[in-house]
Amino acid sequence: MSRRNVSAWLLLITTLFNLAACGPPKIDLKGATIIPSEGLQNTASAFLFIINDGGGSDLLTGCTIQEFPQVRGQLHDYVKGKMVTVGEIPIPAGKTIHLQPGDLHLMFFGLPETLPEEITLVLTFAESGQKKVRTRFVPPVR
Ligand SMILES: [Cu+2]
Repeated sequence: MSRRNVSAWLLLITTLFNLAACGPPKIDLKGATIIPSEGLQNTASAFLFIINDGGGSDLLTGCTIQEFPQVRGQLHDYVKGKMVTVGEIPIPAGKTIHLQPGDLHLMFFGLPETLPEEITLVLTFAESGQKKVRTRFVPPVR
């Protein structure tokens, strides 16, 4: 095999390897719940599993509620027991991120007084765009 052929083969193999290892993210949303905050009016926290079955990583960059576009959605985390707002949440390739109480979660401000039984959460990802999931309001845990 000539040196030129060897480099052509190496390039082909490298390209195939990169395609198999990378590729786009594949985002799925499961098990979503939304819980009105106790003591904080018109506010609720949302929790869910964000599953990335794809070969590429993604970033959660925002959240809204389809039925209430005026509601402000934020991404929250806990640092040393204190709640903080974060600009984005990394969703690595092949990983599931669990948004749960006391950990990463979504928070919504300015909800109407009367809430429907179900709403649609709209999550925005840097790579995958908007993904929607239906969720029910759950009374706060006492
Ligand atoms: Cu919060």
